Amino acid sequence: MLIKIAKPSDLHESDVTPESIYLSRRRFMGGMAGLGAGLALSGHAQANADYSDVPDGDAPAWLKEKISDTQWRAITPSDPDKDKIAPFDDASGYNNFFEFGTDKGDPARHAGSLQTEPWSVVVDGEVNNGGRFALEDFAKPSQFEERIYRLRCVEAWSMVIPWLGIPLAEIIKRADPTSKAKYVRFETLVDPDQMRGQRSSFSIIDWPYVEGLRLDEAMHPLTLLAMGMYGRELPNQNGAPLRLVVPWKYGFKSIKSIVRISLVEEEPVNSWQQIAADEYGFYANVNPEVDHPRWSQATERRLPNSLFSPNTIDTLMFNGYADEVAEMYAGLDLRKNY
Ligand SMILES: Nc1nc2c(c(=O)[nH]1)N[C@H]1C(S)=C(S)[C@@H](COP(=O)(O)O)O[C@H]1N2
Ligand SMILES: [Mo]
Repeated sequence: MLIKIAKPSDLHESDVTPESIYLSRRRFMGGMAGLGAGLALSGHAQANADYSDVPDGDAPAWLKEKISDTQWRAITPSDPDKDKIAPFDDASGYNNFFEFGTDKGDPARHAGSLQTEPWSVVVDGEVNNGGRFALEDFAKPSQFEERIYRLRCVEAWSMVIPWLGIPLAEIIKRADPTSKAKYVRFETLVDPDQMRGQRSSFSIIDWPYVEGLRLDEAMHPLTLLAMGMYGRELPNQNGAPLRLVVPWKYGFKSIKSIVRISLVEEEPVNSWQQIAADEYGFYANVNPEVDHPRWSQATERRLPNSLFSPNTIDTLMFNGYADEVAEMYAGLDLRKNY
């Protein structure tokens, strides 16, 4: 079957109407049938997106309401053989979230202690319209969208995850950046009482976990601020209540449990770069041609897998989103700017 890829950057608000594409978690497949002209989607992704066996969370009422009002706007690359949505148990059970430990099972085991309500986000730096915002007020003016993205970890494993959230661009526009704003810097919560990984004196990370994007990357329509996944709120281990998702970059760029978003003049130093600048760079674009100093990036293990069926697949340039994002890097030496 030939899969057409909808280019989110080609989509405009007017292409989609809430009526034609309205969907809710339980009605997802029904909702998909009403897509307007100009939008292509994979029948496969459609068949995949059934969350009926995903456990309900206990999201606050305002978030449940936003989620039930989600619009489908952009389903991105889908190869019927490879891009199956990971089972919820894998996406919420095999995680990197060093604030809760370094084992893949630690976040699921220990992130329950994170208090995600109330939550506020500081928007500051080179903006005319900054401040501290309750998450609810931060989210409310925007329409929730579902995005099914590949997540490719720098450690060479990957999953396909359906996120719910709002384009980061909307938040940045609302903040009204000054002409000096060139980058966006993000910080995760610091609270050793709630985050046991921050109590360890052996931790290699100098908290807070920090990430950054160039302003054009942050404004790109694929860049999402996620508040949910699998038709429900984010499990704590996946970065509740607010995390970044930048699908064409290695997973470490997709910072979790964000409390601060700053528009800045200088390129931020992100946490992994600070630990090992020769291994992890600022850009961290998925690139099968530029190996990590200690392993190849040409292939990846697509989860779920097993010892007997490792499910190794080729890694794609920009994680399969080259049509969308490659032009942002025209003229940039991707070998130097890894
Ligand atoms: N604050 C914070 N954000 C983080 C991390 C982390 O350790 N701390 N790990 C990153 C890495 S390495 C990956 S691969 C993704 C994993 O996201 P997931 O657990 O939702 O799949 O989160 C990223 N965001
Ligand atoms: Mo990662």
